[in-house]
Amino acid sequence: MSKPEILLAGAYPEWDMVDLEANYVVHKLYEAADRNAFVNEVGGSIRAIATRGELGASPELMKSLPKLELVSVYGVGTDAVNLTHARENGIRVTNTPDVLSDDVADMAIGLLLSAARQIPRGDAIVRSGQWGKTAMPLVTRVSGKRVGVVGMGRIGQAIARRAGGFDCEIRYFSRNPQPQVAYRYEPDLLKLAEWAEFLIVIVPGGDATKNIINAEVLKALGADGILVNVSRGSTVDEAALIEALQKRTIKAAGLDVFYNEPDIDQRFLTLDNVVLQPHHGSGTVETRKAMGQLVRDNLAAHFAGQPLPTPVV
Ligand code: 8YV
Repeated sequence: MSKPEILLAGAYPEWDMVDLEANYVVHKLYEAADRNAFVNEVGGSIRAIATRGELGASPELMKSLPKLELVSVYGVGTDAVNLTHARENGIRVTNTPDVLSDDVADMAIGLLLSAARQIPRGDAIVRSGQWGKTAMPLVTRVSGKRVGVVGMGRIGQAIARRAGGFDCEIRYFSRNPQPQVAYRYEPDLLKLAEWAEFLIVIVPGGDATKNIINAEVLKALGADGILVNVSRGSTVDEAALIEALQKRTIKAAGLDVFYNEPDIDQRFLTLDNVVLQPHHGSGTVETRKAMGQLVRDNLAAHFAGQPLPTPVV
């Protein structure tokens, strides 16, 4: 039997490629100099897209693949996949939930600690030989503080558990209260920001959450407040955030995600009160292996006519 043909929207680790290339004819969209020409050439035989959270699959791409049956996302976020188009056209969509929750939560806490304790600044002082010459400023304690978690899904819960380990008080905002968690629900995001000393954002991206962290929310967080974003760049009004950081109307931020990755707003690079990461919340060997396995399991189940392990649509 001939191998099904799949389109790879972005690079996968080598360990996934070995398996993918053994089982499928893999067309690498990200290596094409002219992507439209490439899709015109191979699109007619593509039955699945393997993509990544931040890359997704646009309606234009899906429309140009007449035999498309499945979009398998290497990531939990499906905001970059047009789910309406998928539903209307009988295209299945899968993601990689659960396996990455702990790592993304670890990154959120890491960014909070880095921003509050100014770990990168301390590192720079030691490396540059300035220890003993330049005073390391006194920084902000994390333990025991008030943490507002924006989004109480699986990753939000993992973040809250960790913050609880630092004896922090936790309240959360989300679309609906989550009866399975003991933390206090705050239906008003502005009130949560006013109350919180640290605000950690982990809502899904997409139209419903676009810029929910706006100038007003940042003002409510206040001059001693720290913002951490491990969700999507789209959830934070970046212009408002940069202004708040420049004018120090919030104290600091820790960011793993941005509007325009990887070509982020260059003003971030000039600020000493923000810690930046290259969208690497799930980027551990352990988790990426589990994510790759799930992508491959979903593809294999689909082509074997079996139920999909982690369907979204
Ligand atoms: C990944 C993500 O960094 O899970 C998501 O939605 O964005 C991340 O886990 C990404 O999908 C890997 O490219």
